[in-house]
Amino acid sequence: MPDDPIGTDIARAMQLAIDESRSAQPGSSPNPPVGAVLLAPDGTIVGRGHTQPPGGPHAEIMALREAGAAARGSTAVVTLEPCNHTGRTGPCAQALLDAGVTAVYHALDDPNPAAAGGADALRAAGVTVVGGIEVAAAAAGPLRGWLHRQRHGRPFVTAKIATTIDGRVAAPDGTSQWITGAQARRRAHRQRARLDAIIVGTGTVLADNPALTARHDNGELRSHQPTRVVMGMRDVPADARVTDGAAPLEHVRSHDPADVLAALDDALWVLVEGGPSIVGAFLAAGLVDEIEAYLAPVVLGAGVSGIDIPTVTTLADADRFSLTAVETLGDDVLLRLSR
Ligand code: AOF
Ligand code: ZN
Repeated sequence: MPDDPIGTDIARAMQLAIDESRSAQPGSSPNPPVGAVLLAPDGTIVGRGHTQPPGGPHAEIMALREAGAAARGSTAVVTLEPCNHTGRTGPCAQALLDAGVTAVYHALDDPNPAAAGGADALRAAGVTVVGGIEVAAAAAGPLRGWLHRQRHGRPFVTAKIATTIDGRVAAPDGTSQWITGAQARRRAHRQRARLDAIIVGTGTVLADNPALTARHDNGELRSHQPTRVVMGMRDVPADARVTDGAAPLEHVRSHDPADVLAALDDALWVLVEGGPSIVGAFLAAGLVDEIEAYLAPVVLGAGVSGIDIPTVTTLADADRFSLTAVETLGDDVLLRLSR
């Protein structure tokens, strides 16, 4: 709205708050990765902050610390309604009030009944409070997994497959590296550093011996590693790369995707990486929220298909998703599909 400089400033500041919150993911888990920005009356940014690991300060407190005395008379722009409870930390609503913040704009209301009520408390104390700012962007951003867990009691689940144009992940002799190119792999490693957990079957560990770590191009480990979760009844060999200690390892002796998700009670966002029967089991159980399908310009013509659901017999059994985005990664394309 060009004729509404305040509204435009607030919307822009909310985008900055969402960007800021990316640094909290996934370190804040199981708490929401929140971002906060403090604006001086002239619109300049005097503080930014994001949620610290559990037990550490919330986003607003980090922004207030950065602003110091400049917090007085400032406007707070936060991706989630400031909390009103003393949990592991004190109430952010009170901290904003004590610091002299005069207006609070937030995106989402806090759906956690234990922490909600900050907006009302601030209003009662005379602070201008407006919710619902850039709600769609905030809900689709780093808060997505936490909001999903609040509503559904389990993490947001992304299933990833990387296939040839005939939908295959391995040739008949089992060779599978590499189907997609360097850019697709780089994106996958960046994504791993944002995940709480990455799930594979014992079959994948035995056949491919993957490391499942998040690495930079030069092979160095990224600063965050997702928990490596191996599901299935067979033992994980003592010399498997997933046992190297570079990231936590959890072996869930079950074939039931629900058991695996129940074991990950702190996770907000998990990736199911294979193989075909594991991805198929999550799909058949209705436990996939999003598919990321990398498609390489490669024809195999024979071999293992990326997803296996043995119970499907007719087209009416097909699981239909809707296309949310298409990304080009070198010669590969990435289809992002949601429920
Ligand atoms: C905020 N700002 O940055 C976050 C909030 O255990 P605690 O005390 O850390 O509280 C966690 C709850 O607080 C969490 O479930 C959610 O409702 C809210 N998170 N609130 O004002 C933040 N991370
Ligand atoms: Zn708080």
